[in-house]
Amino acid sequence: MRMIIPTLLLSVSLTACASTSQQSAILASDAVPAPTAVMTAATAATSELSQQQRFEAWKADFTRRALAKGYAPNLLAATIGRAQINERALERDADQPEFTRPVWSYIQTAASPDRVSRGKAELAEHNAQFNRLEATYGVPRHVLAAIWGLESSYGRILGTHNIIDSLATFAFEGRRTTFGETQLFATLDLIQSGSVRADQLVGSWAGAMGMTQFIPSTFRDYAVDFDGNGNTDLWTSELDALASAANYLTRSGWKPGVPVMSEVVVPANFDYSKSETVKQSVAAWTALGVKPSNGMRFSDAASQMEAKLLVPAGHRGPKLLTFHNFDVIKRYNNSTSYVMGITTLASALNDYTVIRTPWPEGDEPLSFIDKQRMQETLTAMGYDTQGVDGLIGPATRRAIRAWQSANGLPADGYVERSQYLRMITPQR
Ligand SMILES: [Ca+2]
Repeated sequence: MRMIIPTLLLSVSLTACASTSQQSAILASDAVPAPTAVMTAATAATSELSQQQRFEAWKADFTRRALAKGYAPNLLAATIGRAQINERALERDADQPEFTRPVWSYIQTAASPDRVSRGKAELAEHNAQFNRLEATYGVPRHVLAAIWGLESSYGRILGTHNIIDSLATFAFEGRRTTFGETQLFATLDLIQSGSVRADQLVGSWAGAMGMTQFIPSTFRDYAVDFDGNGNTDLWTSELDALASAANYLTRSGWKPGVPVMSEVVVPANFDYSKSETVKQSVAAWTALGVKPSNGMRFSDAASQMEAKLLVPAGHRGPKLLTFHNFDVIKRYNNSTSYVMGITTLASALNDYTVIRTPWPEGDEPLSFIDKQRMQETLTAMGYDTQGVDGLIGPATRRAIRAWQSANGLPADGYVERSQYLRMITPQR
């Protein structure tokens, strides 16, 4: 499972480091006049050494606390004792997204023709295993195959980072220390319980492992040894990996027979302020003029189900009713785009096109910087976005909808480029 990572805090701490070494350079040059190049090298060496020293001190402290919690000394020596700083994890963690990808681009990549054809081949090859998984967990094979395909390209891309190094790097310092420490303890639990071996612990720089990209706490709490060989192997056993994904969804409340999402059309002058915020029966949506986009009508069974309206690219783009199982997949990865990507791929694997309406691809999406400026502008106008982070969450969409309503625009929570320009232009 991927984590969406806000990046501002580490930038702040890096800035603080930089100014600290600058200060020491100035002090040193006061004391000993020396060529600038030599000073720079010396300063760099000093700060590298001190980072390493700080890391060793952190390892000693973590080990002390882990011993107090009852973890075995030889386990800690073989894991934490050998941990090294993962420079790549530090760099990637500090990356600022320069542009954000439009939702349609993400979904098109998720359900690319290549991923669909590979997925169909995997479904055919593992037909018997998928039968067993559906019978045991009640999660459709196409959903499981889509997770497998999106998380790791059906097991082809698993990551090459030592998980203990990555997590120790996060736990050591920066803005993810709590995450790093929690996940390190989960990793120690995994090894100590015997469900995995330390040499198997390879994954993404961010700490996710195997064909399902589970972080260690999810691995510990939800992964299963479905093929029964005594090892919970999410790296090379398709059966263990797919069963673990199914188990995670089932334990998160997956309901067999409930859809994930369904495309709809809405009448002109529809009140979009109900999108995202209101959860009600499909019958109640029908009473407001919401209909299936394929021209049919909702069945009696569907009419009784609860749904929310999702308008991911505004009133000019596709509209979706999202059901209970949409929120269950969101527990896997807390991203609306991710769930739409999974559902689009799962449907394509089943020869069904879930979203038929074209996306408003001509509308240039807002960049990360644009989104920050939009949040600043909305906040200044009295629409509280609860911070300026360049990420569009529920609070920001609520502020957008209020601004749209006040300006006679459809309150769909999606800011088109033209609306953005209007928003940031000072009113006379
Ligand atoms: Ca196994």
